[in-house]
Amino acid sequence: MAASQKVGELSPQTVIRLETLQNPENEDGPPAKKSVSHFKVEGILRESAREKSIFVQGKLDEQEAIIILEKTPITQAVVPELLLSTQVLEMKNDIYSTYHLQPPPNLNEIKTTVICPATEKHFKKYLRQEVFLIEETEDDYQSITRPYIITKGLSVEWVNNILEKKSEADRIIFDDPDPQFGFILIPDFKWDQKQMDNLHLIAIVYPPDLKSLRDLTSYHLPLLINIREKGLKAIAKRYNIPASKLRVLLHYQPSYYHLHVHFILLDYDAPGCGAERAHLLSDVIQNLQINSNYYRKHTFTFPLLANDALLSKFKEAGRF
Ligand code: GTA
Repeated sequence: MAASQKVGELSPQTVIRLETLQNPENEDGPPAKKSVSHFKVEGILRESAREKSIFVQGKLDEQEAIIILEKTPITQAVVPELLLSTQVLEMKNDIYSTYHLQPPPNLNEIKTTVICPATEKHFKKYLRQEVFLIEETEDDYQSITRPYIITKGLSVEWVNNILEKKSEADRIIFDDPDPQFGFILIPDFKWDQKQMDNLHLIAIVYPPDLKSLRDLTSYHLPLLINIREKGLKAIAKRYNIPASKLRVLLHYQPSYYHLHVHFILLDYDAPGCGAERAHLLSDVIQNLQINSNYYRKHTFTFPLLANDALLSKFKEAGRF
């Protein structure tokens, strides 16, 4: 399927671009592309008028699937063309009036993310639900969290595909191939790269044994400093955005347990930037400089969704 195609069933004027589609039958090759027009809607996991997005559950060629549809931000560059669109006056009152613009397809794109085959964990992750704060001591990590993420964590096959250049190789912004201190900098799949307003990249580390912030000691300082320096430099060079406009952070808990660092535009209020989940890379570096075992010993506070299996493990252990 071409990168862009018309999908009549969803909206006659919508141009849909497939981001990523994992294909378990083709593990060595690049992800296969299937047509989203075959998607059968079964239910809505979540919708947000504020974020102008909807998370849809259904079947794609008989496989469980999730499709995320998101309206993309309007940039200054497209405003003149947008205002030439067909317009329908909705109402006029004194100095106030509202219109419906009907823009041409190129100005009416919907960013579409497909997860197929989607697992139970994906459905739980995207379903709107209550959130609770958990406190995780060093002992809790060893006895509850670590066993859970080793056996039940979300697959990081997509990460391996990036590191092995089997997927998204043409999207790599920067590659430092050092096996100990190296990383790949790549656009996050939530960012369509069409506008800078929601710039979001991730640095994925080459060392395979680092699951999260919990595993870091002062031994990893050269890796972290390398990511900060070279990552910021690469973003400044490619996008002309200085370090002072970027939020560089790690999540705890992350969704995917292969260490990665987020680079997010400061002005963009991205999900996961709150104090309960985000740890600035600069703070992480300083904490490790002061105390090599800081993150091994630290009691982390983080949010978990009501139906997250990890929350059940904390309940079973009498820790929640
Ligand atoms: N380049 O194949 C991929 C890929 N995958 C599978 C995930 N990512 C990928 N990037 C590339 N290729 O930012 C990205 C994710 C995420 C990062 C992992 O890797 O987009 P994390 O482990 O710290 O976990 O980061 P995080 O931030 O929780 O992950 P995620 O998946 O973004 O979930 C956070 C919440 O964001 C979700 O629960 C959801 O509610 C919300 N969200 C809002 N909009 C979207 C959207 N369009 N797509 C996904 N999630 C969204």
